[in-house]
This record gives sequence, structure tokens and C-alpha cells, in this order.
Amino acid sequence: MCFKNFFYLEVIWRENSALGKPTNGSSVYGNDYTNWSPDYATDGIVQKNDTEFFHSAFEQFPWIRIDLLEIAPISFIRVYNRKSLELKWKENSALGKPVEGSSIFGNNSADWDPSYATDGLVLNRCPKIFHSNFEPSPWIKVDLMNPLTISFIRVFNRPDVLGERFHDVAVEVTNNSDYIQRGFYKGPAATGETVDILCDYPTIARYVRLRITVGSGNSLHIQELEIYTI
Ligand SMILES: [Ca+2]
Repeated sequence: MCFKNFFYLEVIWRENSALGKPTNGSSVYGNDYTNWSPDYATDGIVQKNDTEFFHSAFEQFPWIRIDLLEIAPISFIRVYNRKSLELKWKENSALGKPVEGSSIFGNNSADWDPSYATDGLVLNRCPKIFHSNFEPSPWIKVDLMNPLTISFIRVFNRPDVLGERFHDVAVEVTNNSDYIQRGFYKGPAATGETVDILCDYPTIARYVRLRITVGSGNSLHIQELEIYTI
């Protein structure tokens, strides 16, 4: 499955249909609704308080139920655990990780090294981005060091010119040497565009490769490559 960008992440993945909806719990700890009401789970507020979240009594199978007030397609459910504030899927696990390219333009690694794709810098200028030679299927590969569950890939495309060279990019993953495709971006991208590519679920892998798969005389340019994991 592949979504072109951001628009889909914002609109489809981030609409929280539980917000403010009627919420019930199997019980309320100490019957204390001031501190532990089920309503706190859908009030839109995430804070570090030791109170004011839903807390059931102790029982075998506690539950919480939200009435969405309509029948709606559900993509995923996010739970903020007690005192857990991180959005875990927002961690960019590619940052600073070992990276390799199929080639380096003009063998000039001072200007076009693959490591510029995971250095955390989006400078919106060239050089100091990854830039391969011209070849049929240029690629870049990141070693996450451990198998991780990948939610999506974000690519900061070349910022100055020729953004359309980023097209027909397969996201391929492996834990050994047999790559399988888990995401795809058709493109072509615009110059300076930020491209998000959602991965099939679950995509669990240590090595992630982006590879142009159509045409010849392709050159892969990447300003920054982020791999978001859960
Ligand atoms: Ca960079």
C-alpha cells in the first residue's frame, strides 16, 4: 500500500473519531469519577498528572467502550498509557544509522555521500545530499541495527532542481539478504517535496532499501531519509 504524502497521513490517519465521544468503563476505581472517570480517556488531553485519566477497579477483564455515534472505518487505535507521552511511531530510527548507496555521483563523497541522507540535516540546498550515479536502479540502504516495526518512510527530496527524478521508488526490506517490497511511491515528486510512503503492516525489518524500479539513466537524490518506527 502506498500513499503519496502527508495529506493522507494528516487526514486519514490523524482524525481521532473518539474525541469527546460517550465513553464507558467496566468500573471506576474507588468509584471516584473526579479522578478516574472514563471520560478522561476521550477528552483530548494528554498530561503527566497522576490523576485525571481513566482507571478501572481491579477485576478480571476490565474494559473501556467508546461510542463513535456512527459506523465508521477504523484504521488504528492509539492508547496513551499511564504517564506515557511519547508518540512512539514518531521516532525516526534512521537518524545517524549506517547507510550505503548503490553509487556516489562522480565518486565525490564530500558532496554526495549516502551518509548525508541520515545526518538529520535538511538544509534545503545542494550539495551535501545523497546523489547516486546514473544507473537503471539506484538505491540507498539503511541499517537500523535491529529489526523494528516500520510505520512510514519520509523522504526530503532534492531542494533545488530535478525533483522529478524521484519516481517509482520501492521500499524494500530484509533481515538477511532477500528483500521484499513493503511500500511504493509512484511519483514523480516535485522539487523540494516531502514524500511520505506508508509501509504495509506489519513491516518489521532491520535493513530498509529505497530503490528506483522503472526506467534507465536514473539518479537517486535524497536530502534526508527518515524511517519512522513504533
Ligand atoms: Ca541530510
